Amino acid sequence: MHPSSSTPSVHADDEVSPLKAVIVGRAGRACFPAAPPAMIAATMPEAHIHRFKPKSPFPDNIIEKAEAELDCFAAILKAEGIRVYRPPKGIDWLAENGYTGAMPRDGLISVGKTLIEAPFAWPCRSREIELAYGDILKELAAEDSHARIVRRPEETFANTLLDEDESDEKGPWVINNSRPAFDAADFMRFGTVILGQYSHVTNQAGVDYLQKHLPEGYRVEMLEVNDPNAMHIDATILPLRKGLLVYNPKKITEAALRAHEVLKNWDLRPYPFIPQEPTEPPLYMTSPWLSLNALVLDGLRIVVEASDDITVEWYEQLGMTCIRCPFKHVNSIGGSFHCATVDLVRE
Ligand code: ABU
Repeated sequence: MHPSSSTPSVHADDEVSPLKAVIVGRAGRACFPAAPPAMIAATMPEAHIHRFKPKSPFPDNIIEKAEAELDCFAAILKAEGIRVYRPPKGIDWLAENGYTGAMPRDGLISVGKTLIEAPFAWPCRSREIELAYGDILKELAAEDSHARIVRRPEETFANTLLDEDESDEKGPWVINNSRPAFDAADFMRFGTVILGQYSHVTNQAGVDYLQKHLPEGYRVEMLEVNDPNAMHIDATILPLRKGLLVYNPKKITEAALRAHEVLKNWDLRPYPFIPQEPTEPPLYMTSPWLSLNALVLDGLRIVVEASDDITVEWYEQLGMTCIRCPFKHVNSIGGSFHCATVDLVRE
């Protein structure tokens, strides 16, 4: 089914308006990404750091189950009347020395009618968008002449980013500012304001690059986040609907959020539980705060991990209807529902 010529292929201004079109990732032959050791040490769970070597695939049974969970998630979204785009099956990330196609949120951000490809900091991710999403990006451009697709420039592939400065002046991040770098998952949309964080994968040049490619009238504002391991904002804040946002009180304060005019009058709720680390399957690449990495369908409904009873109960107390979907094996390879999607059109 193709949208009519009057239907946009890209048009999203926030995280909560009714979702009409979305990309859902596929794992493919997913591997532990072989980023430089200093980067892995700064961002990945200590217990699993030794696994992040070149040519180190995730266990087959985890990939198989993650793929089935992603298919189930896509089917749920389709049944809700949402148009779902998927990358090709079976991409061999082992042969590509890459990671996976399961986490498109890291590499793409839609702002208004513009879809921007992130200049990834990690060299092992440099072909991820081209290989998994290149055809979808062409399809989106062909479907809607108003869609503006901003591909990342070739020269950013060079790995000039590791900060080997030994002086006391060294900043908090593993990367320097020698070329633009950001992961799109370090940003969230709140109308014409995009809130973001600096991290081990997002530098000032990356923020400037993003700002330069935003549609006119949109601007980036940076949050003050307390997270020495920062990489992605989407387990730190979660807007549930306009005016209501959940946050991780271990990483950000209410005052830091309220300092931004766009959130000044919002109801800001700290997530009230300490998430437990699952034993099986292991969380190889994330903290256990993935309950905040949910996908809001329309400010009333939200997709949540099927077994996460405590979060379901709390989100329902906050007025949401939760749609449960099994996702533990996707969690294991690096993220949850927000990570595994790119919302293309929100009404
Ligand atoms: N991209 C998901 C980030 C999860 C975490 O904070 O560990």
